[in-house]
Amino acid sequence: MEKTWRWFGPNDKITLDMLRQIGVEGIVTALHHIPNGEVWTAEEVNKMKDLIESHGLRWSVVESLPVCEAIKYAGPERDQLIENYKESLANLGRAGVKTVCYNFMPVLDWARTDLEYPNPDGTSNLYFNLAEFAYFDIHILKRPGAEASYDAETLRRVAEEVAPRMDAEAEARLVDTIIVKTQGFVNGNISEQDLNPVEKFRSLLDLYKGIDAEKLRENMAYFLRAIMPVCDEWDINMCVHPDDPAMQILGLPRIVTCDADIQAFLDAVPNPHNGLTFCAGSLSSNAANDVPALAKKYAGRTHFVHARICAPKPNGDFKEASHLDPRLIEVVRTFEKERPGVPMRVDHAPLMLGDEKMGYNAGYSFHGRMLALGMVSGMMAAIQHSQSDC
Ligand code: DNO
Repeated sequence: MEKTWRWFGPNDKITLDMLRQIGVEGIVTALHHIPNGEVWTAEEVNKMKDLIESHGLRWSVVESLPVCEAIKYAGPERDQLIENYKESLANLGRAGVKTVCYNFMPVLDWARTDLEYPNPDGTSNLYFNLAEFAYFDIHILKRPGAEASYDAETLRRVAEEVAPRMDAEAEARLVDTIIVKTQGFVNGNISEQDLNPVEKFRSLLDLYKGIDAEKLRENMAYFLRAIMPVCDEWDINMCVHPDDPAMQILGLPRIVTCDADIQAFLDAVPNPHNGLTFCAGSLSSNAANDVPALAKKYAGRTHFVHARICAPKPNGDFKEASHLDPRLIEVVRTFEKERPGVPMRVDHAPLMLGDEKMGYNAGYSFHGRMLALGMVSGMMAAIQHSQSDC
């Protein structure tokens, strides 16, 4: 696999020169300064490409070219937004940037309740506590009918374990984590400057009234069918990111969570340019998914790999597990053998050795990711070596 790294552009505290020193070959980035829905002009695309290349690296993957909510819920402006999307794709294709990651998750790009969950060794990780998330949904967001989305045991935990320790400060922290800190840097709907993020969030949820999974699937297929001719012309591989976590949340339809979902969107638009970002981490957040088996099944339609893995608990909580987890080794083995050149980046590594003081985007530490990249690079070398011995 090609060793890539998510870099957030010239304002990222981690520089391209630092990345060259740690074995990174390709850069994963986006034109974060362009608002969702606007065209990425050839000039802006080339500026970013030249900057990356001037540091001896290549722009391997776009993560993400955002799909606006109106495309997802089929608002009146969707056809114009799709035209803009096609223009951006063509400009990327002309510049030789041919792998484009996106997601089709309504409203929320990804969800965690704790960004610094302590590990016994002094490092910390991202964590998802289902009962805290349910508390946010029921008591802060006050979504009508929210209780019905949770089982009795989760509701018991909300009442007995979470509610008693929630005060105004803890609630504000939870809102900041779920709506702002995890979203601000990747989700163009939400900004760190929003004065009332909860209100903003409610109005985003309202956009999906009446949109169920079937409708969302139709809208995704509509979008993919419309852009495939441009992808064919420029040989661009689209790769949808699975829903994170890979389960239903906040009463929103979620359609990239499991084997059947993946098969459905691939079958809906059977074009090799319609593919998957194999985010082992997102898929493993749902204990029902056999992630190594999914990697084997979908290697041929995978255009980008996210190397991380979660440890789900029976109560629905999960934390990011070590990059040395045997399931991740199996995933790496599959892609190394079946898709040797596919871009891969490590993801959601721990905060360690001073990372916590640096203000990195949530999940995107330097030391933690560097260690994880070292681990995955070691696996890749071992796999390549044993292959050449056979
Ligand atoms: C979170 C990321 C996601 C991902 C997008 C892709 O850390 O994995 O934000 O980049 O969902 O569109």
